[in-house]
Amino acid sequence: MLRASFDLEGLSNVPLTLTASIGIATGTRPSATELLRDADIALYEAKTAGKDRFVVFEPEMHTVVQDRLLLEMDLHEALASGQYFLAYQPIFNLRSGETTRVEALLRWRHPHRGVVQAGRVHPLPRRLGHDRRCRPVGAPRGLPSGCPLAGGGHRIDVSVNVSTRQLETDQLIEDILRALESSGFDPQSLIVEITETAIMRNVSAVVPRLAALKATGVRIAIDDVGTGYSSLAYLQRLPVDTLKIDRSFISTMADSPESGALIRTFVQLGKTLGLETLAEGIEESAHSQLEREQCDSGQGYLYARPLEADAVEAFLTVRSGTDMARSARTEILHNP
Ligand code: G
Ligand code: MN
Repeated sequence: MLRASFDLEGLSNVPLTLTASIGIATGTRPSATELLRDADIALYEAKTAGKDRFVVFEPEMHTVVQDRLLLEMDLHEALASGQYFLAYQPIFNLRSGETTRVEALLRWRHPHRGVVQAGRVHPLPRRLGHDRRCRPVGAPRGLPSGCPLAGGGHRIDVSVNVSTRQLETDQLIEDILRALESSGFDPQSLIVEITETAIMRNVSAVVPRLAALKATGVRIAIDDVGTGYSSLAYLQRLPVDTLKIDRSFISTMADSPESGALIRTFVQLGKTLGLETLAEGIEESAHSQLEREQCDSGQGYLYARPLEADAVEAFLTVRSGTDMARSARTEILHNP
């Protein structure tokens, strides 16, 4: 019912669309308040799952919500006392084996839980409007700022992630320009990753913003390609450089002909549009298959996990030459 667009008087050529999130709880509770609370928890689930849907309450949702609330309380402390740090995951050229880039990933060193994974930490800061994934633009500590070089003199690029919320305003461009200026980082060496879902949510507003972003000299990658609704017509219009094929296809490619076929399609699409293709989340030796498809770049635990600044520096120094990188890759392949 709600999905159909509304025509407002005087604005008949601008149809208005609405979405609704619904939480449903049924059954017996000691009081109406408790039944409403459970419906509220289900509503919260519906919203975090992407809105525009209904969710029926399940008892397990209690613990999930409680856990999230506890983490959320700790988050304010984390922001205040600097428990955040960046980890850097190396990205490779699949043909030469050379490390071409690192992806900067925000991590949270929780006082009791240890390092909290990105998957857990990111939805929280995003929702609270505190997403700082893009804030600390810069090369790993120790790499000369402004001219990021790994040992041996080859250039290392850094990619950062921006959230859906950051993409909603032009503040993003200002933030990136300011970060580039204060760090002296070469815009050519910065790749901004934006998820397909974030882009497709409001393409008409996003296209000019991406163009402005591109004009700063940075490169743009579409993250999690294949997980959101995307249209080929739009892809052609987007000023992007890289298609980052989602981990879900890579992890299933060995067993699923469908995943294999989709990867092939994305890689071909990248070639047709002149875009780099990057396979993320490579955990098993899917390498030869990806090489056969002529996918350009790869990233995943098979090659390297996200590393702290000191460790990534050491990693880059050791793997500075192409031949070195080849042998290191073989080593890692044999000792994953
Ligand atoms: O899609 P996005 O750029 O957000 O992905 C980055 C996340 O993926 C990081 O949190 C990183 O730790 C994780 N990641 C990187 N490589 C692998 C991998 O091989 N396997 C899994 N499961 N996660 C990975
Ligand atoms: Mn990413």
